[in-house]
Amino acid sequence: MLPVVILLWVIASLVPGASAGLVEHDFNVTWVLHNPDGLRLRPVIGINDYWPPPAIRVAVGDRLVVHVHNLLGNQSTSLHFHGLFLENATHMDGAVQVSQCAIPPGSSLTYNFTIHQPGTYWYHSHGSGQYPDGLRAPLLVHDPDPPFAFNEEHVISLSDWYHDEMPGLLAGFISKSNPTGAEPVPQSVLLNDTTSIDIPFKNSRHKTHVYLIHVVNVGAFAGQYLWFEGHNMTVVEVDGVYTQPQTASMLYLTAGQRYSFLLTAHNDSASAVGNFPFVASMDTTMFDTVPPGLQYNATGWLVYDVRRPLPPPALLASDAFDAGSPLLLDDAALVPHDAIPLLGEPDVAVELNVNMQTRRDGTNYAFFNNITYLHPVVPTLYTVLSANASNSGSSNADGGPEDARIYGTYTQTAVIQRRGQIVQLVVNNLDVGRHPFHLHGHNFQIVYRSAANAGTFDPVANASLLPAATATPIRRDSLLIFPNGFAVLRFRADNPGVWLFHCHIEWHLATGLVATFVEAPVELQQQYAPSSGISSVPADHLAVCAAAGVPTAGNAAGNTVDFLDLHGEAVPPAALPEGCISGVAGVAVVSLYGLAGDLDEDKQDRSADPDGVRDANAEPVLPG
Ligand SMILES: *[C@@H]1O[C@H](CO)[C@@H](O)[C@H](O)[C@H]1NC(C)=O
Ligand SMILES: *[C@@H]1O[C@H](CO)[C@@H](O)[C@H](O)[C@H]1NC(C)=O
Ligand SMILES: *[C@@H]1O[C@H](CO)[C@@H](O)[C@H](O)[C@H]1NC(C)=O
Ligand SMILES: *[C@@H]1O[C@H](CO)[C@@H](O)[C@H](O)[C@H]1NC(C)=O
Ligand SMILES: *[C@@H]1O[C@H](CO)[C@@H](O)[C@H](O)[C@H]1NC(C)=O
Ligand SMILES: *[C@@H]1O[C@H](CO)[C@@H](O)[C@H](O)[C@H]1NC(C)=O
Ligand SMILES: *[C@@H]1O[C@H](CO)[C@@H](O)[C@H](O)[C@H]1NC(C)=O
Ligand SMILES: *[C@@H]1O[C@H](CO)[C@@H](O)[C@H](O)[C@H]1NC(C)=O
Ligand SMILES: *[C@@H]1O[C@H](CO)[C@@H](O)[C@H](O)[C@H]1NC(C)=O
Ligand SMILES: *[C@@H]1O[C@H](CO)[C@@H](O)[C@H](O)[C@H]1NC(C)=O
Ligand SMILES: *[C@@H]1O[C@H](CO)[C@@H](O)[C@H](O)[C@H]1NC(C)=O
Ligand SMILES: [Cu+2]
Repeated sequence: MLPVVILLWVIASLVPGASAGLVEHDFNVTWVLHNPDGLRLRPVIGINDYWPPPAIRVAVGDRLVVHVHNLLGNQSTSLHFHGLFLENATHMDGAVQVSQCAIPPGSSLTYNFTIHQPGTYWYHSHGSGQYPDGLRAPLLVHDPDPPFAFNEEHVISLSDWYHDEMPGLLAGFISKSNPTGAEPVPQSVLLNDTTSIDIPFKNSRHKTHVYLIHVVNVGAFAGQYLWFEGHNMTVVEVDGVYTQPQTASMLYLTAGQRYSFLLTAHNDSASAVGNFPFVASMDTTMFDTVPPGLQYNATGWLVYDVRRPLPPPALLASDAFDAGSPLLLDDAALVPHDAIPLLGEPDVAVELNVNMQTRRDGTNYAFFNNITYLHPVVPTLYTVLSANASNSGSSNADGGPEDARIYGTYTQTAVIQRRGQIVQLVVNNLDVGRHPFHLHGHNFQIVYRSAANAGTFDPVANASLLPAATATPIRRDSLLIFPNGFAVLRFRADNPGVWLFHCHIEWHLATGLVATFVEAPVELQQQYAPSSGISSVPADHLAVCAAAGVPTAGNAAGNTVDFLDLHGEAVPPAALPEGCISGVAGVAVVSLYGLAGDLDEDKQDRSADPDGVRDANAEPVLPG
């Protein structure tokens, strides 16, 4: 299988003007024993009895088909293609209980979509906190005509690594014995899923060799610093967006982020040059405790001459890692190569306030606007597609696909009514930790990102911050927000679908730091109508739901008759202690020039309804 795939890709990328290709993979998802850090042999989740899972390589315009066969025997799975927009194919986004059902053991599901974006992406499981057990790998989209020149390319993944399996770690994390919500600290840092790698570097006095390096943080938790001795990086891509070339000495990648950069080889003789270390270093400020002896640095080498020694890296002063360190690239200051200007005044404003709280039962959860996300009974996409649109567009859209209430009390759903609306998303991090947020289906402009401890963003009092922002803000799909700081983001709702916005720390995803965007739901219904010929939910997607016993129609509670009746939806564990959280607030969608005003009022009214916490002892359905 694999050689054919590579051949197709090579042919597609060598023949000028070749028509878009097909890249097809058969992925048996299987348990494999592996010992990536040399310290602990453990079961990991691999593909076709091999770990790490293969990097997927496609070219712009290709169709990617991945047949996933879940042979784990004891866990469900899914694949999310992080950073890909999946236009006309939101059902291929892989988020469990959002755009599909989990694939139960013994079942298969095919992902099948075309790719129009060049650059560096990755794929990973998107359910049950599973990917840190191994089901994650880079995905590279080859561009036959990139806006920079190079001679060779390499991909490197960075990752934190745990010796224990996620189900047990999650149970310990979300337990009353861990009331502060201290995240499990990884045992190791991996460089390309091992402890060290050599990258052979050529040099010649007659020709300059330029290397394009793609790097992806496929980790669960820790941000990673990356630097090379003796070579500056020239950043040319961030999360699939080409940048104006920007020199950098050190990068920081949160879980989920990617960069591509050029490294220019020295051109004196190899023996004169020697070899150069490079270091990936986990951001230990994210750890509640740093266990003695934790090896949080991994070193690799640019090897010009195999006969010469591999020198150890020089130690950097600890202030090298400070947020304002001159060594560290500020990603918000990058400029997109396409110079797309700042989007205009928003049509819709969404504000999400982040905090962490200990609940009455002693467990610690994460909240947007005082709500912790819980999976709906029906995947949100299927709620959109089964809601009655007859009344849509009127002020009386009750229970229709544009009515945010049908998506549930705990899915944190913001409905963007129409294609083309400009959304301004303000995220206030009220927590003392760093959080990397990721948006599915889009990238967003970083209109403004504050430093740590800047407080919250007040759209009126702080309005003057925005015009001061760059006229051509960088776009990316995953962004670090500093402790007690905020970010103002904008995107155009040009991709009807159901798209999550969540923290990419797997611990925080599992404890509810998740919101849902339902984008242009009426158009989405039309797109998926059998007569449209544009999109359809394939039979195998519905079959995995049947196999898993998950309904595929109805509101968030599975009610197919009255979409406003949410009895039976998943509800959180016991309410918070007195004084912590009173009324449930939820996501407030302020439609500035749009239609949604009525819905917001309804939502506020219902929020005060004590019914929302009636089944306080029901088992929560955790996302992740
Ligand atoms: C996947 O597993 C099936 C059943 O064991 C086997 O027949 C098939 O060859 C495997 N496919 C790959 C690509 O390894
Ligand atoms: C890193 O691992 C990927 C497989 O995921 C492999 O294709 C690549 O060659 C490795 N990179 C280096 C520099 O060894
Ligand atoms: C599933 O099986 C694997 C491999 O035997 C084992 O390591 C793992 O603990 C099991 N997981 C669950 C949730 O049962
Ligand atoms: C999505 O479908 C519409 C309608 O067929 C088509 O015009 C558009 O080009 C499609 N978008 C992509 C990215 O394929
Ligand atoms: C993938 O989708 C295309 C377009 O809908 C379809 O023609 C093709 O048969 C599909 N391939 C598989 C393997 O499902
Ligand atoms: C060798 O490198 C130097 C310094 O980067 C550069 O000025 C010079 O043009 C290079 N020579 C060749 C032949 O590439
Ligand atoms: C890297 O950039 C810094 C700052 O511009 C410069 O001082 C240094 O000489 C450069 N290093 C190399 C190896 O080019
Ligand atoms: C990791 O590297 C940093 C930067 O050089 C250094 O300050 C730190 O002491 C190193 N830590 C370990 C455990 O090697
Ligand atoms: C949808 O709503 C319209 C208007 O209220 C109603 O006439 C129609 O019967 C409903 N359709 C379904 C399938 O519930
Ligand atoms: C936002 O406005 C408030 C009130 O004027 C002010 O205290 C705060 O410093 C401003 N924030 C920033 C980041 O400028
Ligand atoms: C969320 O709870 C905090 C107290 O924990 C409260 O101050 C705040 O007003 C609540 N927010 C909303 C939007 O209800
Ligand atoms: Cu987080």
